Amino acid sequence: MVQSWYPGHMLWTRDTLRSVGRYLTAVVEVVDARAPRLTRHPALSRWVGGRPVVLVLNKADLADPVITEHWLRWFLGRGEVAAAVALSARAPETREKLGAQIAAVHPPPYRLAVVGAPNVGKSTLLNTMVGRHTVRVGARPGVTRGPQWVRTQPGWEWLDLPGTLAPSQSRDWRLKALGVASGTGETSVDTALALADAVPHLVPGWQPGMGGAEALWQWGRRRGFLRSGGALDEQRTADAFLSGFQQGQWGPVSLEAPEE
Ligand SMILES: Nc1nc2c(ncn2[C@@H]2O[C@H](COP(=O)(O)OP(=O)(O)OP(=O)(O)O)[C@@H](O)[C@H]2O)c(=O)[nH]1
Ligand SMILES: [Mg+2]
Repeated sequence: MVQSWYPGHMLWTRDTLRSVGRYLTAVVEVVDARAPRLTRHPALSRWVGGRPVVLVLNKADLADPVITEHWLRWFLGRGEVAAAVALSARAPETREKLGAQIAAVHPPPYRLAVVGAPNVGKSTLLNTMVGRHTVRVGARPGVTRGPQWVRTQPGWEWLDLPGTLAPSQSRDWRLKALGVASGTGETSVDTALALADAVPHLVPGWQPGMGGAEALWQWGRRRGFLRSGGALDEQRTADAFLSGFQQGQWGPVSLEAPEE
């Protein structure tokens, strides 16, 4: 398992970005629209030496659209980014939408690094932007292992990079629920319970008055996640709930709002 918050990994991404920073015309910073502040690396945009940042709130199809609109206004109002746009990396209109944002912040040629946390959809977005499947994508953090330049149409160059997290980020259960951080202390049962507690209505079969944990375990039983002897298999229940959440099966939801 790749530990993307491992300090060596982070320093390596920092050094890569610093060395190509001058060559870049802009940076496409990708965050998860369901938790855009939490999934944003605190130092990443500084490592690219003041290049204009186009912030992409990706996986907008999985987030609450009203909260996403608030986030866009919040980021733009702070003046840290040159542009901010909510997208779904695989949607057909994404290429034109993001292309227009990039063109508005810098004249051609476009030399762009796609940066952000693991599993937020950087490689998927890059494939959509270049119009074909060029870089590997996958539903887990740590799919992209090293920097990869992609040159397609004249005047457009893209740098795909591994996802990067700061050590402080790996501790938040929401990053584990989103599949951005993996592998540290907290178990998937802890993470699933935290998610069910925070947004109980997301658990299939939840009814008003029910707690998140109660709804989760009832759902697990209904799904037949049982051990031999008939006791509930909490691990399987938690894993199935989290996996469904990461794929948006329980409906759109945001885990963070700007005013928090
Ligand atoms: N629903 C939805 N899924 C998406 C979207 N963008 C990416 N995904 C899925 O999210 C998962 C991660 O996508 P990748 O493109 O591999 O993410 P990455 O940021 O390159 O990840 P690393 O290389 O591991 O850092 C894949 O299963 C994608 O299909 C989106 O906008 N909406
Ligand atoms: Mg990738």
